[in-house]
Amino acid sequence: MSVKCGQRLVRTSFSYGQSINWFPGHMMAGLREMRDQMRNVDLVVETRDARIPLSSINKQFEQIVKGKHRVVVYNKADLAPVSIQATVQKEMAKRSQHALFTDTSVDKSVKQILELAKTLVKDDPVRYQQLVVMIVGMPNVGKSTLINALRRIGVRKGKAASTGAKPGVTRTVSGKIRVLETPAVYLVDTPGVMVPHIPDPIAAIKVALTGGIKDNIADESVLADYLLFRLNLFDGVDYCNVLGIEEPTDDISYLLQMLGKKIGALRRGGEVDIDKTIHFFLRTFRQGKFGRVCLDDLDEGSVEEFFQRNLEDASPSKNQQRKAKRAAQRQRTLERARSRNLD
Ligand SMILES: Nc1nc2c(ncn2[C@@H]2O[C@H](COP(=O)(O)OP(=O)(O)OP(=O)(O)O)[C@@H](O)[C@H]2O)c(=O)[nH]1
Ligand SMILES: [Mg+2]
Repeated sequence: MSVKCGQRLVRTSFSYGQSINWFPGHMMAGLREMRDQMRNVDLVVETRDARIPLSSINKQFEQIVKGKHRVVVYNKADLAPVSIQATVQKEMAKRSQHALFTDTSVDKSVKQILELAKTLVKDDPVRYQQLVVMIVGMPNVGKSTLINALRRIGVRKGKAASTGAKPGVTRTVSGKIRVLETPAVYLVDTPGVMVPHIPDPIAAIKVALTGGIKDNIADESVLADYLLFRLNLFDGVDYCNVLGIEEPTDDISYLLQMLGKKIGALRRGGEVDIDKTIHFFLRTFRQGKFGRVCLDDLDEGSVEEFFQRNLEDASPSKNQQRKAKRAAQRQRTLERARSRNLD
């Protein structure tokens, strides 16, 4: 189906039925270690991506954080519209979750976490001689960068956690990292953990688009097509101007041809290098060059439906566990085959 948008016809729906799964061994091990260490943790910072406030929820954490103080931090707030913040906070409050928005490059936003830690200690100084905070979340949402920012602000010290633009940088649970002297507050970094089996393929595309799934696990031409589909529907996003192309289109092959020529991504003989062009297109989005966007629908009905469908029962059923195990096995076989091909 398509609608007229100015002079153009654009798609109003996008269908994709294939599941995208990425659950390498270090995630399972990390999850186990987080569970083991939880008894020493006073506060859990559950970090999500502000561009996908729903799709970046991992229900596996529900089990782990039970009975702990928890704050939900929507990081990369600089990449999402400011207008979603009140809506998300209201929807999370309905579910008894306190939500903050952060941009790790803005001290004021990161300080909110330190303030929260200080309040916990102030309210119960006998119980909290020191505060241990564990940061958990999906891969690449900015957990380690957030720890470094807290440390920079709290104790004026340099980087203590490794960070990187690709998912899967942190692979084990860290030791305690000091981020405040008085009161003594320590942060524990953890590996990003994916949902073993994302039931909704479109949600998986969103996670991959925002950098949560290792490249080459998802079909990048599908990611590019979905991105174009969304860019055409966003009000006020002038992707032609950003990409330096002449006219909008809803045809990904046509866009890649135009873009490839524009950026000079050409093979010998002058043919457009499609892979290179796709990488450029995805990178442009991930760097926020198309402006602030939110890929999840946040009207009350959609949020309600999401929670009912995905989070009613936090513990995975036997069937889901079997599915996750099979998906992980398939993925491992695929990765082994891929690396053999690369050798
Ligand atoms: N735009 C923007 N980028 C951010 C922000 N915070 C972190 N990043 C970037 O996001 C990428 C991932 O950061 P990491 O801190 O390594 O993410 P992580 O959650 O620790 O990732 P894993 O260890 O793989 O789970 C890096 O390129 C950071 O520079 C933010 O607030 N805004
Ligand atoms: Mg990390």
